[in-house]
Amino acid sequence: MLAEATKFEDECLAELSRAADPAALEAWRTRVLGGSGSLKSLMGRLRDVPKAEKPAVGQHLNGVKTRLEEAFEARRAELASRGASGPAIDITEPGTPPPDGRRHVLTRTIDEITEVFGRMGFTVAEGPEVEDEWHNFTALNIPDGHPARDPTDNFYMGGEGAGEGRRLLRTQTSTVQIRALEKQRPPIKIIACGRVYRPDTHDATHFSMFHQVEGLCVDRGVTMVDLKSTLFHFARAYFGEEAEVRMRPSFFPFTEPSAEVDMKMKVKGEWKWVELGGCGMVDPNVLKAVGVDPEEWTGFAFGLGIERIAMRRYGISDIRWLFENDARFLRQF
Ligand code: 2U9
Repeated sequence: MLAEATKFEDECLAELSRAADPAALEAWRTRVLGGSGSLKSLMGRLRDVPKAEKPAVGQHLNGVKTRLEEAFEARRAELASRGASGPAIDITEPGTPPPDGRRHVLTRTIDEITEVFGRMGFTVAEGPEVEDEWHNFTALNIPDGHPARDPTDNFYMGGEGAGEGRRLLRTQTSTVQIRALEKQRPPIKIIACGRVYRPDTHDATHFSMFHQVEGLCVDRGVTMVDLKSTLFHFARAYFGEEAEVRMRPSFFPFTEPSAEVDMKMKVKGEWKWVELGGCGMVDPNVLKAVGVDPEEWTGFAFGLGIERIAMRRYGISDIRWLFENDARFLRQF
């Protein structure tokens, strides 16, 4: 019985040293020291020991009980001193790597489009999103009193503004093209991408902020043929070898002639005509506004809606999903 008691004590102490957290420690205490624990049942067997050996065995079993209780207290204090609510944390272990990020589907679309026009010799121009009336309207042949200037159609800032008029959030990236023409004499071949703002009511196809890519090419002898072939090669490079370009007569104050631009692109596996924007030959008044002689220089310009392209290309049916920052939506692209 003495040997059995010693073996029992050694096994319990070994298990105790493996109890790495309060839950495991409490389970050990219940299993060994509890009212119906293993120590209790061992001590209950004292009744079977011969009378003459009872005092020695009883004393030994009491010693085992005392040592197990002391060892339990010591282990509990040790875990408490570690402040460990659970297993000790090895702070030298490498952290869990953050999930890989990715570009927003619109950013990727802009980058892809920019890359295609870059291969055709267009350089990227940038400009401010807060503009003045001169760059956003006057220089683009949109005279005072034109309905496009209506406060219900624009985000005007407070105050009267200086010579260039009131300040507002730009309604198109053409302002960037104007600024480039002010800085650089023709020939010029640039694209401007970025946010534009219009106080539209939000619905599945309208949002008060959206993205445009606009192109401008001003040189000697530029014609509509150059415009159509530029858009054609963009469509082929971006939408694939069966892409087509179609122009429908239209009107914009800053181009003459003007046209709506449709491109044949694959939508859900089928090639379909999709209206993507507008284009035309830069109106002579616009060239004059920036001091370029329209008798010497001609140019073409186009504007494409980025959300329109991305939504058609990826089958996104609600423009608002692009701006709600829901990772479950964005990580699909
Ligand atoms: C200069 C002169 C002319 C840019 C152009 C369009 C036609 C056009 C829309 C397409 C979809 C805006 O995002 S959209 O709603 N744009 O239809 N834009 S021609 O014409 C210019 C630009 C700069 C100096």
